[in-house]
Amino acid sequence: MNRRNFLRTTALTAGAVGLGRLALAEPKPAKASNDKPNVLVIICDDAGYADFSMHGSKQFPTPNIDALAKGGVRFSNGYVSASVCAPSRAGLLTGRYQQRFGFITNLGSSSPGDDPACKGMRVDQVTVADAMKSQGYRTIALGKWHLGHQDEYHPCKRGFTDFFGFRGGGSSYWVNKCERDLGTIEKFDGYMTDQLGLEACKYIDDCKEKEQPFFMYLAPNAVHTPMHSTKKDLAEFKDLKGAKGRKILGGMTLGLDRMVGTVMDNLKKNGIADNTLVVFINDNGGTPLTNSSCNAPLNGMKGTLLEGGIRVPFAMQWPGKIPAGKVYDKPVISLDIMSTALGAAGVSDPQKLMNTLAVERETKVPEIEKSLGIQVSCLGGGKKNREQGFALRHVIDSVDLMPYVTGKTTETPHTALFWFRPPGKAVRKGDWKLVVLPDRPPMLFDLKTDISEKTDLAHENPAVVKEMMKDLFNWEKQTAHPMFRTEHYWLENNTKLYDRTYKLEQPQK
Ligand SMILES: [Ca+2]
Repeated sequence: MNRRNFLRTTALTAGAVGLGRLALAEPKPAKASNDKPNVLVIICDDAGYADFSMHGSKQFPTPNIDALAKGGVRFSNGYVSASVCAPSRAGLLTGRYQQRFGFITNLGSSSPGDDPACKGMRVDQVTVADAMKSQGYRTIALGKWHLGHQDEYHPCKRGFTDFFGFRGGGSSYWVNKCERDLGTIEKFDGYMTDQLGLEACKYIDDCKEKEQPFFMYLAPNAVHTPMHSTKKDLAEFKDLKGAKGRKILGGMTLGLDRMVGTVMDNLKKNGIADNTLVVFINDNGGTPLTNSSCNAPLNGMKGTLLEGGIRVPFAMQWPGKIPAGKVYDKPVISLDIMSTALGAAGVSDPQKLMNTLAVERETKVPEIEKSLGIQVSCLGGGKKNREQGFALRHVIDSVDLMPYVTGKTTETPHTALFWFRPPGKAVRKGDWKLVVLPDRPPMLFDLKTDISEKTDLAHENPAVVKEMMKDLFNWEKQTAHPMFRTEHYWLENNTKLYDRTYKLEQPQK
């Protein structure tokens, strides 16, 4: 039985068990414990794969992010589950391929037939924040949300005890205001990236004082457009060769790195750096067309399923637990953050916990949907359908990475990874990567010899193509009806992105 089928079978069984529990007991939050490790997830936005000194950037020094990676493990084949912002975040926060709950693309403007009230992370879904909260954690989301505008999709209704940020997908860096918790607009002076770092420090100080373990999801909009840098940061790049946008990006990246340094220093100041698992990741590939980023040596960009759209900077530090200076080469994915965080919190069976929480969540769904004026969750049906439906709605794809990065196991975390966002689909299995687009035959790349995906080997390997098409179909069968669609403009635009030429070498200083 392969891992996917195993997971599915386990989930079906666990789902049945979970349903049985409904009549017995509600899950009780575990008692908070002072020695539980904190978990800090830093997710930046639209950064280029090449634009970090840990990936060889000669133009942009990122010493604080590099130090985070050097203090633990850097994933050389680290992926996100989507090539654009919102679905990537939906996957990370639920530990499941977001297509399993119909979150296939960004929350764009409405097309005829769309219901704006459906635009968000489907309300039956349980998040990593829900799960960490159930283990006695204080849970904090900072910065960009992008998982629904309406109150029912708000972070404070999706497992986070605290929020400071903005609901949408982008923000000016000089907007000087954010939403505090649900509905309070708070003003501040200064640059968004720095402000989010300060807020993170305040929360860390407060948790330390109250002796609360925390799960923090720190999501700066840096380095997404608009291109806003502080003047001081921009001045550092005045002699940089290239377009003005590249200089501003340098300033924005410096701001991002400073924020990471500020937060890491604060953990040290509070004496909790050794008791904090820190993850750094970027939500999707860089977008040279808008923020002048560079994904070299990866081909493609944000919006494509070439490596430049989905392979991202990804590092994890936990002093004393993860050996420092390690590079882990097997494919891992942002979905794994959830089980890794839960494992750190002492949860040995994340699926079981998620099932228990899902049973509780589903009792609230009819009321939440009523308040949104929608009915999208299929909670009815006969016993068998109910159990299968439950498993499909709540199976997780997340793997605790700790045994892999510590060498406790030498197995492969995932036999295959999948992507789907119209117009593209892709699967990676071993070194093979298959990319399927509607307007051309499937393309097959060998990532071991061709990281830049320049040579299509599909014609020479029909059996591999056939097998991977089948894998893709078997995976697709488990996905749900989309909650919203990709607009025609993006279908057209994103298909054209595959035919562009991208810079495949690091820009020189
Ligand atoms: Ca993004």
